[in-house]
Amino acid sequence: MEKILLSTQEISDIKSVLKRVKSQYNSAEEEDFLLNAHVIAHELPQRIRILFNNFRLLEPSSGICIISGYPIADDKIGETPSHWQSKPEISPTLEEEILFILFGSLLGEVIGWSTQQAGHIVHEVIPIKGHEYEQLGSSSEQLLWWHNEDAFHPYRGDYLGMMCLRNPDRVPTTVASIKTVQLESEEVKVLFEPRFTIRPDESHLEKNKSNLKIQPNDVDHSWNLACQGYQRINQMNSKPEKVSVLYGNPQCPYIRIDPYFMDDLIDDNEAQNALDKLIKGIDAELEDLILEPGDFCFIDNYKVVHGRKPFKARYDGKDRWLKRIIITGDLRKSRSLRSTVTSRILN
Ligand SMILES: O=C(O)CCC(=O)C(=O)O
Ligand SMILES: [Fe+2]
Repeated sequence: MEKILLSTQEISDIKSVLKRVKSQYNSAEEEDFLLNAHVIAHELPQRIRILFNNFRLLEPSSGICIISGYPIADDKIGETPSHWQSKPEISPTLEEEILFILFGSLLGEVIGWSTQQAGHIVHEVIPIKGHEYEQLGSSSEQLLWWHNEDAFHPYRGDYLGMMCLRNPDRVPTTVASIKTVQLESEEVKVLFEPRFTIRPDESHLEKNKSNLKIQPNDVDHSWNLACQGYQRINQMNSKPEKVSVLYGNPQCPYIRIDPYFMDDLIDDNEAQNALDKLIKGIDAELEDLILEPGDFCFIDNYKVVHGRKPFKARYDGKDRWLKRIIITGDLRKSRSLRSTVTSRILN
């Protein structure tokens, strides 16, 4: 795992950048901020820029990089929200969200989905009352099965970022890298073939949409486009295309998998056996990763799967609280699903 513990000097340098940037924007999702984030990120300490540059270009086998030690003032960030819908006008975590996006911008461009968390780019990962046993990031009592983020979608992110604001019960995220899984070359060959289906996960389904964020001047968040998004998702759910589970270089493959949302291959024993072996191999390699307040964790979504262990939510305003962003290395590939060149929302 690539890890940096911020020094006092680095924290102070970061804070002075944030102080200026925070005064210019009311939200970390503002179009103008997202347009400039990559340039602003070059004001961050060099050690951080080198970390992300190497993570992006050298693709270390751990597939995880963590920047830790950023001070989170527990009294300043307010209570853990009870739902992602209830966003205040100006977030008490604006500063942290800006930093999170600046870090992410060193890996690529942040994106969001019209079908997920009402088209927000910075997602809340919090336990929600009533979701305890769902297969959602907002569940708690239920094991969140390991997965690649948005595995069902051809434009899924290259990276996933998780920023920890609170984790009082030290609930583990789970992670495993494909690199450590042993497979026979015949199994690799089968897994490289389009013989598998992955349906959209629950977080994209219409039943979980809640109230959409509607901004009259922003076509991206209009009902119309969101409805188109749900139509596409419904189609991907009822008629999923066959895809390969491994891709890239067979010596060192990338992975696309979400076992909970994959169908049994009743007519294809060979593919089912190869998939079972891969799932078993990943299960055996799965490790706990306990994120602590002030940790910014970035996961290579092409190489590492992640999930979360079950836990008991408190619902007392002090629950586990992560924020999540999705980052693409190639914004242009999703242009057909984005209404304008600067839009980051995929419909
Ligand atoms: O809560 C976690 O640690 C992981 C949640 C997750 O998989 C996600 O939000 O994508
Ligand atoms: Fe996830």
